[in-house]
Amino acid sequence: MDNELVKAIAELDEGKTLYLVRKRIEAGATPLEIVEDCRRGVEIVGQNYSNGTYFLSDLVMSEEILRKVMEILEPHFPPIEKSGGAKVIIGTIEGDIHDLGKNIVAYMLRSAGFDVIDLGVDVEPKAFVDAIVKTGARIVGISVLLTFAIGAIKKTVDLIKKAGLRDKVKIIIGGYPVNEKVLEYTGADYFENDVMKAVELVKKISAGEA
Ligand code: B12
Repeated sequence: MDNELVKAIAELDEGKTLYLVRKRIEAGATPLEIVEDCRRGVEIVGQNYSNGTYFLSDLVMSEEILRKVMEILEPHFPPIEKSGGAKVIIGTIEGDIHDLGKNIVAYMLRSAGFDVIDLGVDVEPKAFVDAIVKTGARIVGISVLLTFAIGAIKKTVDLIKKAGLRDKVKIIIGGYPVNEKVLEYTGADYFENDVMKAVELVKKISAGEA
């Protein structure tokens, strides 16, 4: 059934996608398992866009379907705990407006009790530095989906260094193009694309274990 959902999204079949999502929820699947299948489905949409089979309007369509999926899933996500945990700054890097993945990470961190300061999308490097100074947060999450926006992450890390804050914060990057090489290039501390692993990582960092 997994593949059926991946396929329905890849084919931008909204009706079938929403039907399968409801069916899987009823069958006891967790919202994150469903999100992961959706992510795999839109990855194919992205590939089809890259190879010219799909157009920008199809990317927009995939966003609309994902939003509707999220509306179905929302009541099934774990509830937001009363905050009181460590502060975590999160944002999508300058030049990039993709936010569906970032929003899921922010939500899951909140539901784990962290105090998430979401700077939104297209966040300029200086805004991350200003937020660290203003909030005293010691963990920063940066989301990136566009390859050409990776440079702005490096700029952000450099600016954090320049402000004398580098050894005070741990920087985690996440998003479609991140990998070991991107981590090395940007100078961030960690990369993670699995939401639950990201939450575990943040827990470890805030407990001084990472
Ligand atoms: C939906 C979509 C859009 C939507 C975005 C809607 C929105 N509000 O986010 C719209 C239609 C607006 C869009 C626009 C564009 N897009 Co677009 N888009 C996508 C698509 C199909 C899906 C992205 C998505 O939402 N995935 C689902 C979420 C749940 O997954 P995720 O984002 O990867 O997040 C997960 C993890 O990565 C991780 N994560 C994410 N962030 C973070 C942060 C932290 C701290 C951590 C720990 C983890 C983490 O956790 C998430 C949960 O699993 C991707 C294809 C793909 N392969 O990703 C292309 C894709 C990203 N887009 C692409 C492009 C080219 C564009 C445009 C430039 C197109 C254009 N010509 O205008 C514009 C860019 C606009 C801009 N300046 O940003 C390319 C990028 C190629 C590249 N190498 O740079 C892709 C890869 C498609 C492709 N293969 O060509 N897009």
